[in-house]
Amino acid sequence: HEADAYRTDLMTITRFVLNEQSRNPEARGDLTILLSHIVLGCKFVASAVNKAGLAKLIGLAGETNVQASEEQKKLDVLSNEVFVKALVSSGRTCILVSEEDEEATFVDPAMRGKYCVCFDPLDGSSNIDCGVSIGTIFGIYMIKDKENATLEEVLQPGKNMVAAGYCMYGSSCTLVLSTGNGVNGFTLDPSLGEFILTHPEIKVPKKGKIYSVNEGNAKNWDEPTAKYVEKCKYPTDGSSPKSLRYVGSMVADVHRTFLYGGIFLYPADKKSPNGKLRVLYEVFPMSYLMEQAGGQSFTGKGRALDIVPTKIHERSPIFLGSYDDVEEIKALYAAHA
Ligand code: AHM
Ligand code: MG
Repeated sequence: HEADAYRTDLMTITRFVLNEQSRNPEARGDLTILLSHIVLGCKFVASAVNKAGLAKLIGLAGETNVQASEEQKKLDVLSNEVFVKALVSSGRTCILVSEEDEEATFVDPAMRGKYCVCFDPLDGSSNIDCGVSIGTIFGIYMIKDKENATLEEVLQPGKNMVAAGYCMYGSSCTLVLSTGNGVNGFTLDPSLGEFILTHPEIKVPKKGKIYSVNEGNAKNWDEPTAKYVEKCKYPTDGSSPKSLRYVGSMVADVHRTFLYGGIFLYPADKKSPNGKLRVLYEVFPMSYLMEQAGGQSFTGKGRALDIVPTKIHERSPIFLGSYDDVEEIKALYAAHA
């Protein structure tokens, strides 16, 4: 038994993805290259987020004082620019859909590759200025025909995604990824500048003790959602009440759900009949990861990954988390229908 002060066999995210892809005889390393460009974007944002409070003093991008005339770019705008440039320059993308951009970006034909990436470069905007966890979310589709690519390529059900992930900028910086073969988590070692495998084969607990929802919207909820939350607080089956945790950053709330179990809800309400969260870059990637980790994701009507989006910024209600907890809410909606 050796108690080494240093671990010497580091599984970096690039090494991990290369290993995974090499099991597929047809893989040519394109997904590995694409992911390494996404990882670069995440590292940039991680570093910018850490300095966000200092931005007025030193500027987000550099260590020196910015020119007085040069207006500071907001963190979400800056993050979007970094991701778009990293994705285009990977030479592996064809269509990009970002929460920050009204229209999809069609990559110049000379730089095109076979993947489409839908992403929210910096989610949880209300938490930026107070230093609470925020994140990046992404989902990846493979394209059929890169020469004649149309928007249809990204208006596909989430179950057709080939990979999805998120990066959480929290008390540590964690990147959680699935390429369709389970879910793995990597933590950024700031001294190495590398994401190291720290959470192999994440499985969401079958049942949890936490529910996560913005209860301020309760007066506008529909009956099944209201009943479910009531049951969390006043269980009728002799079990203990659940705890409430709500950060207000989807990435943080879902990350906790992966590790501790429970359920995250952003339901429909009378004011927002489709909820708040966006299908392509919030609902789909998180649902893909949740199913890969053994949990479920439900819209109030059906499986979230079965949605066929009709526009790129479409929204959907979402209930996702531990298998048994989502079963309960499904039963309430089924009884209500
Ligand atoms: P944003 O894209 O403006 O950051 O909004 C998305 C965020 C999610 O991260 C989070 O789950 C949700 O909005 C919280 O919304 P609310 O403040 O309505 O509870
Ligand atoms: Mg968002």
